[in-house]
Amino acid sequence: MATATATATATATITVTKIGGRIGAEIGGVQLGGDLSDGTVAEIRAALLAHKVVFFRGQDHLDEAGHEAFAQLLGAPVAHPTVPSADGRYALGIDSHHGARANQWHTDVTFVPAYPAFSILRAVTIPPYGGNTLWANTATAYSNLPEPLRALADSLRAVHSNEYDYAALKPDALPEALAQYREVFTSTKFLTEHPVVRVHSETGERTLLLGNFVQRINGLTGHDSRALQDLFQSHIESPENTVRWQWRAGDVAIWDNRATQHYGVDDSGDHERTLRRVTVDGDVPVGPDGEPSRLISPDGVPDPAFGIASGASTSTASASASA
Ligand SMILES: O=C(O)CCC(=O)C(=O)O
Ligand SMILES: [Fe+2]
Repeated sequence: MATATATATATATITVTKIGGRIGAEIGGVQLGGDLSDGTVAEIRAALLAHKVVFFRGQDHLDEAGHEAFAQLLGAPVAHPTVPSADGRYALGIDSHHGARANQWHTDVTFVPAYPAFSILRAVTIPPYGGNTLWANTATAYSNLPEPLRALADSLRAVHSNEYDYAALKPDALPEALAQYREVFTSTKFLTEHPVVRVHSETGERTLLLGNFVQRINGLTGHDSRALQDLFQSHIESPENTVRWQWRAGDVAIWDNRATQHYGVDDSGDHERTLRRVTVDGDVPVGPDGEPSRLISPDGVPDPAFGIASGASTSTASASASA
Protein backbone atom coordinates (compact mmCIF):
# COMPACT_ATOMS: atom_id res chain seq x y z
CA MET A 1 0.00 0.00 0.00
CA ALA A 2 2.76 2.39 0.96
CA THR A 3 4.55 1.61 -2.30
CA ALA A 4 1.40 2.21 -4.32
CA THR A 5 0.94 5.64 -2.71
CA ALA A 6 4.55 6.56 -3.34
CA THR A 7 4.24 5.53 -6.98
CA ALA A 8 1.00 7.45 -7.38
CA THR A 9 2.65 10.58 -5.96
CA ALA A 10 5.70 10.25 -8.17
CA THR A 11 3.57 10.00 -11.31
CA ALA A 12 0.80 12.38 -10.20
CA THR A 13 -0.65 14.26 -13.11
CA ILE A 14 0.35 17.87 -13.38
CA THR A 15 -2.27 20.19 -14.80
CA VAL A 16 -1.35 23.37 -16.63
CA THR A 17 -4.28 25.75 -17.14
CA LYS A 18 -3.77 28.92 -19.15
CA ILE A 19 -5.24 31.97 -17.41
CA GLY A 20 -4.34 34.75 -19.86
CA GLY A 21 -4.26 34.95 -23.65
CA ARG A 22 -0.60 35.90 -23.90
CA ILE A 23 0.81 35.14 -20.47
CA GLY A 24 0.16 33.10 -17.32
CA ALA A 25 -0.87 29.57 -16.36
CA GLU A 26 -1.88 27.89 -13.14
CA ILE A 27 -0.19 24.59 -12.33
CA GLY A 28 -2.04 22.01 -10.25
CA GLY A 29 -1.11 18.62 -8.85
CA VAL A 30 2.33 19.58 -7.51
CA GLN A 31 3.63 20.02 -3.96
CA LEU A 32 6.71 22.19 -4.41
CA GLY A 33 9.91 21.24 -2.59
CA GLY A 34 13.44 20.01 -3.07
CA ASP A 35 12.41 16.40 -3.71
CA LEU A 36 10.51 16.68 -7.00
CA SER A 37 11.36 14.16 -9.73
CA ASP A 38 13.34 15.23 -12.81
CA GLY A 39 10.22 14.68 -14.89
CA THR A 40 8.11 17.01 -12.75
CA VAL A 41 10.80 19.69 -12.77
CA ALA A 42 11.04 19.40 -16.57
CA GLU A 43 7.26 19.86 -16.87
CA ILE A 44 7.31 22.93 -14.62
CA ARG A 45 10.22 24.41 -16.55
CA ALA A 46 8.52 23.80 -19.91
CA ALA A 47 5.30 25.47 -18.66
CA LEU A 48 7.34 28.37 -17.30
CA LEU A 49 9.13 28.93 -20.61
CA ALA A 50 5.86 28.69 -22.54
CA HIS A 51 3.62 30.80 -20.28
CA LYS A 52 6.31 33.10 -18.73
CA VAL A 53 4.69 33.11 -15.28
CA VAL A 54 3.15 30.11 -13.51
CA PHE A 55 1.12 30.04 -10.29
CA PHE A 56 0.66 27.35 -7.64
CA ARG A 57 -2.03 27.52 -4.96
CA GLY A 58 -1.84 25.88 -1.55
CA GLN A 59 1.92 25.62 -1.02
CA ASP A 60 1.58 26.45 2.70
CA HIS A 61 3.96 23.63 3.62
CA LEU A 62 6.90 25.57 2.18
CA ASP A 63 9.29 27.31 4.54
CA GLU A 64 12.47 29.22 3.73
CA ALA A 65 14.52 26.02 3.39
CA GLY A 66 11.94 24.26 1.20
CA HIS A 67 11.60 27.36 -0.97
CA GLU A 68 15.37 27.48 -1.53
CA ALA A 69 15.60 23.71 -2.06
CA PHE A 70 12.96 23.93 -4.77
CA ALA A 71 14.78 26.91 -6.37
CA GLN A 72 17.88 24.74 -6.65
CA LEU A 73 16.01 22.43 -9.03
CA LEU A 74 15.68 25.30 -11.51
CA GLY A 75 19.29 26.55 -11.23
CA ALA A 76 21.70 28.10 -8.76
CA PRO A 77 19.99 30.42 -6.24
CA VAL A 78 21.59 33.86 -5.97
CA ALA A 79 21.42 36.52 -3.29
CA HIS A 80 20.37 40.05 -4.16
CA PRO A 81 23.50 42.02 -5.11
CA THR A 82 22.97 44.66 -2.44
CA VAL A 83 20.03 43.84 -0.16
CA PRO A 84 20.89 41.24 2.50
CA SER A 85 18.79 38.10 2.77
CA ALA A 86 15.76 38.24 5.06
CA ASP A 87 16.23 34.92 6.85
CA GLY A 88 17.22 32.16 4.46
CA ARG A 89 20.52 32.13 2.64
CA TYR A 90 19.08 33.70 -0.48
CA ALA A 91 15.53 34.79 0.29
CA LEU A 92 14.60 38.44 -0.09
CA GLY A 93 11.74 39.80 1.99
CA ILE A 94 9.03 41.86 0.32
CA ASP A 95 7.47 43.30 3.45
CA SER A 96 4.91 46.13 3.43
CA HIS A 97 5.76 47.08 7.02
CA HIS A 98 9.30 47.84 5.92
CA GLY A 99 7.95 50.08 3.18
CA ALA A 100 8.46 47.61 0.35
CA ARG A 101 6.67 48.77 -2.76
CA ALA A 102 7.34 47.37 -6.19
CA ASN A 103 4.80 49.57 -7.93
CA GLN A 104 6.81 50.26 -11.05
CA TRP A 105 7.11 47.98 -14.04
CA HIS A 106 10.45 46.21 -13.85
CA THR A 107 12.48 43.10 -14.51
CA ASP A 108 14.38 41.99 -11.42
CA VAL A 109 17.98 43.13 -10.93
CA THR A 110 18.69 44.27 -14.53
CA PHE A 111 21.37 46.63 -13.22
CA VAL A 112 23.85 43.70 -13.37
CA PRO A 113 24.73 41.81 -16.56
CA ALA A 114 23.70 38.22 -15.72
CA TYR A 115 20.52 39.15 -13.83
CA PRO A 116 18.33 36.29 -12.56
CA ALA A 117 16.71 33.86 -14.99
CA PHE A 118 13.85 33.00 -12.63
CA SER A 119 12.22 34.58 -9.59
CA ILE A 120 10.14 32.46 -7.23
CA LEU A 121 7.79 34.47 -5.02
CA ARG A 122 5.94 32.92 -2.07
CA ALA A 123 3.05 34.63 -0.30
CA VAL A 124 3.25 34.53 3.51
CA THR A 125 0.77 37.19 4.68
CA ILE A 126 -1.74 38.69 2.27
CA PRO A 127 -3.90 41.77 2.93
CA PRO A 128 -7.72 41.53 3.00
CA TYR A 129 -7.93 43.40 -0.29
CA GLY A 130 -5.61 44.59 -3.05
CA GLY A 131 -1.90 43.83 -3.25
CA ASN A 132 -2.20 41.94 -6.54
CA THR A 133 0.80 41.53 -8.82
CA LEU A 134 0.80 42.06 -12.61
CA TRP A 135 3.14 40.42 -15.11
CA ALA A 136 3.73 41.37 -18.75
CA ASN A 137 5.14 39.22 -21.55
CA THR A 138 8.15 40.97 -23.12
CA ALA A 139 8.41 38.38 -25.94
CA THR A 140 4.89 39.02 -27.26
CA ALA A 141 5.40 42.75 -26.64
CA TYR A 142 8.27 42.51 -29.14
CA SER A 143 6.69 40.11 -31.65
CA ASN A 144 3.51 42.20 -31.89
CA LEU A 145 5.37 45.42 -32.65
CA PRO A 146 5.05 46.77 -36.19
CA GLU A 147 8.12 45.84 -38.23
CA PRO A 148 9.72 49.33 -38.25
CA LEU A 149 9.57 49.45 -34.44
CA ARG A 150 11.05 45.95 -34.13
CA ALA A 151 13.92 47.06 -36.40
CA LEU A 152 14.42 50.18 -34.28
CA ALA A 153 14.41 48.20 -31.00
CA ASP A 154 16.88 45.69 -32.48
CA SER A 155 19.37 48.51 -33.02
CA LEU A 156 19.26 50.00 -29.50
CA ARG A 157 21.17 49.49 -26.27
CA ALA A 158 20.35 50.96 -22.85
CA VAL A 159 22.13 51.63 -19.57
CA HIS A 160 20.50 50.19 -16.42
CA SER A 161 21.36 51.25 -12.87
CA ASN A 162 20.20 50.56 -9.32
CA GLU A 163 20.45 54.27 -8.61
CA TYR A 164 17.23 56.07 -9.42
CA ASP A 165 14.78 58.48 -7.86
CA TYR A 166 13.59 56.69 -4.72
CA ALA A 167 11.55 59.67 -3.53
CA ALA A 168 9.53 59.58 -6.74
CA LEU A 169 8.83 55.91 -6.16
CA LYS A 170 7.70 56.28 -2.55
CA PRO A 171 6.45 59.86 -2.13
CA ASP A 172 4.78 59.11 1.23
CA ALA A 173 7.81 57.42 2.83
CA LEU A 174 9.54 59.06 5.78
CA PRO A 175 12.78 60.79 4.72
CA GLU A 176 14.86 58.67 7.17
CA ALA A 177 13.31 55.46 5.87
CA LEU A 178 13.98 56.54 2.30
CA ALA A 179 17.57 57.44 3.11
CA GLN A 180 18.17 54.09 4.81
CA TYR A 181 16.52 52.19 2.00
CA ARG A 182 18.52 54.01 -0.61
CA GLU A 183 21.75 53.45 1.32
CA VAL A 184 21.20 49.69 1.38
CA PHE A 185 19.85 49.30 -2.14
CA THR A 186 22.67 51.34 -3.69
CA SER A 187 25.46 50.32 -1.29
CA THR A 188 27.23 49.30 -4.47
CA LYS A 189 26.22 51.34 -7.49
CA PHE A 190 25.91 49.24 -10.61
CA LEU A 191 25.77 50.43 -14.20
CA THR A 192 25.20 47.86 -16.93
CA GLU A 193 24.65 48.22 -20.66
CA HIS A 194 22.13 45.78 -22.15
CA PRO A 195 20.69 45.37 -25.64
CA VAL A 196 17.07 46.63 -25.75
CA VAL A 197 16.23 43.35 -27.49
CA ARG A 198 17.47 40.23 -25.76
CA VAL A 199 17.61 36.90 -27.59
CA HIS A 200 16.41 34.38 -25.01
CA SER A 201 19.03 31.68 -24.49
CA GLU A 202 16.52 28.84 -23.93
CA THR A 203 13.63 29.69 -26.28
CA GLY A 204 15.43 31.75 -28.94
CA GLU A 205 12.63 34.35 -28.69
CA ARG A 206 13.40 38.05 -28.89
CA THR A 207 12.26 39.98 -25.83
CA LEU A 208 12.22 43.68 -24.93
CA LEU A 209 14.68 44.37 -22.12
CA LEU A 210 13.67 47.65 -20.41
CA GLY A 211 11.95 48.42 -17.08
CA ASN A 212 12.48 50.87 -14.25
CA PHE A 213 16.24 50.38 -13.88
CA VAL A 214 16.82 51.92 -17.34
CA GLN A 215 18.63 55.24 -17.06
CA ARG A 216 19.10 56.12 -20.69
CA ILE A 217 18.95 54.65 -24.17
CA ASN A 218 22.44 54.95 -25.60
CA GLY A 219 23.11 57.83 -27.92
CA LEU A 220 19.86 59.69 -27.18
CA THR A 221 19.09 62.82 -25.21
CA GLY A 222 17.04 62.51 -22.02
CA HIS A 223 13.87 63.62 -23.78
CA ASP A 224 14.20 61.29 -26.78
CA SER A 225 15.28 58.44 -24.52
CA ARG A 226 12.20 58.80 -22.32
CA ALA A 227 9.89 59.12 -25.32
CA LEU A 228 11.23 55.90 -26.84
CA GLN A 229 11.13 54.03 -23.53
CA ASP A 230 7.51 55.11 -23.08
CA LEU A 231 6.68 53.94 -26.58
CA PHE A 232 8.07 50.44 -26.06
CA GLN A 233 6.84 50.26 -22.47
CA SER A 234 3.26 51.00 -23.62
CA HIS A 235 3.39 47.83 -25.74
CA ILE A 236 4.77 45.82 -22.80
CA GLU A 237 2.16 46.91 -20.28
CA SER A 238 -0.92 47.00 -22.53
CA PRO A 239 -3.67 45.06 -20.69
CA GLU A 240 -3.86 42.33 -23.37
CA ASN A 241 -0.18 41.63 -22.78
CA THR A 242 -0.48 41.12 -19.03
CA VAL A 243 -1.91 38.85 -16.37
CA ARG A 244 -2.99 39.82 -12.84
CA TRP A 245 -2.77 37.50 -9.83
CA GLN A 246 -4.87 37.84 -6.70
CA TRP A 247 -2.75 36.31 -3.96
CA ARG A 248 -3.75 33.94 -1.20
CA ALA A 249 -1.34 32.99 1.56
CA GLY A 250 0.56 29.86 0.47
CA ASP A 251 0.58 30.78 -3.23
CA VAL A 252 3.80 30.61 -5.23
CA ALA A 253 4.47 32.44 -8.49
CA ILE A 254 7.49 31.69 -10.68
CA TRP A 255 8.39 33.88 -13.60
CA ASP A 256 10.89 33.80 -16.41
CA ASN A 257 12.68 37.02 -15.56
CA ARG A 258 14.26 37.08 -19.04
CA ALA A 259 10.86 37.33 -20.74
CA THR A 260 8.69 39.38 -18.36
CA GLN A 261 8.24 42.57 -16.41
CA HIS A 262 6.10 42.77 -13.28
CA TYR A 263 4.41 45.33 -11.04
CA GLY A 264 3.22 45.04 -7.44
CA VAL A 265 0.00 47.01 -7.03
CA ASP A 266 0.19 49.28 -3.97
CA ASP A 267 -3.46 49.46 -2.93
CA SER A 268 -3.79 47.71 0.43
CA GLY A 269 -3.11 50.73 2.64
CA ASP A 270 -1.37 49.84 5.88
CA HIS A 271 -2.40 46.19 5.86
CA GLU A 272 0.40 43.71 6.32
CA ARG A 273 1.66 42.07 3.14
CA THR A 274 4.68 39.78 3.31
CA LEU A 275 6.22 37.69 0.56
CA ARG A 276 9.55 35.93 0.12
CA ARG A 277 11.49 35.82 -3.10
CA VAL A 278 14.30 33.50 -4.19
CA THR A 279 16.02 34.19 -7.50
CA VAL A 280 17.91 31.75 -9.71
CA ASP A 281 21.08 32.74 -11.54
CA GLY A 282 20.85 33.92 -15.15
CA ASP A 283 23.20 34.24 -18.10
CA VAL A 284 24.61 37.34 -19.81
CA PRO A 285 22.09 38.62 -22.39
CA VAL A 286 22.99 38.93 -26.05
CA GLY A 287 21.33 41.18 -28.60
CA PRO A 288 20.17 40.26 -32.12
CA ASP A 289 23.66 41.19 -33.40
CA GLY A 290 25.30 38.75 -30.96
CA GLU A 291 26.72 41.57 -28.83
CA PRO A 292 26.56 40.71 -25.07
CA SER A 293 25.62 43.01 -22.21
CA ARG A 294 28.51 44.59 -20.34
CA LEU A 295 29.17 45.83 -16.84
CA ILE A 296 30.19 49.50 -16.95
CA SER A 297 30.76 49.92 -13.22
CA PRO A 298 31.83 49.28 -10.55
CA ASP A 299 35.34 48.44 -11.67
CA GLY A 300 37.15 45.65 -9.95
CA VAL A 301 34.10 43.64 -8.90
CA PRO A 302 35.33 40.04 -8.49
CA ASP A 303 32.71 38.40 -10.67
CA PRO A 304 31.81 40.75 -13.50
CA ALA A 305 28.94 38.50 -14.50
CA PHE A 306 27.11 39.38 -11.32
CA GLY A 307 29.40 41.01 -8.79
CA ILE A 308 27.69 40.21 -5.51
CA ALA A 309 30.60 39.13 -3.37
CA SER A 310 32.30 42.34 -2.33
CA GLY A 311 29.36 44.64 -2.90
CA ALA A 312 26.98 43.02 -0.44
CA SER A 313 25.80 45.37 2.25
CA THR A 314 26.19 44.55 5.90
CA SER A 315 23.27 46.56 7.21
CA THR A 316 19.89 44.87 7.44
CA ALA A 317 16.82 45.60 5.37
CA SER A 318 14.07 43.30 4.33
CA ALA A 319 12.43 45.58 1.88
CA SER A 320 13.11 46.15 -1.72
CA ALA A 321 11.08 48.51 -3.83
CA SER A 322 11.47 47.53 -7.43
CA ALA A 323 13.83 44.72 -6.69
O1 LIG B 1 5.27 42.97 -4.30
C1 LIG B 1 5.03 42.47 -5.40
O2 LIG B 1 3.90 42.19 -5.78
C2 LIG B 1 6.14 42.23 -6.37
C3 LIG B 1 7.47 42.22 -5.68
C4 LIG B 1 8.59 42.15 -6.66
O3 LIG B 1 8.78 43.01 -7.47
C5 LIG B 1 9.49 40.99 -6.60
O4 LIG B 1 9.26 40.08 -5.79
O5 LIG B 1 10.42 40.94 -7.39
FE1 LIG C 1 10.48 42.48 -8.71
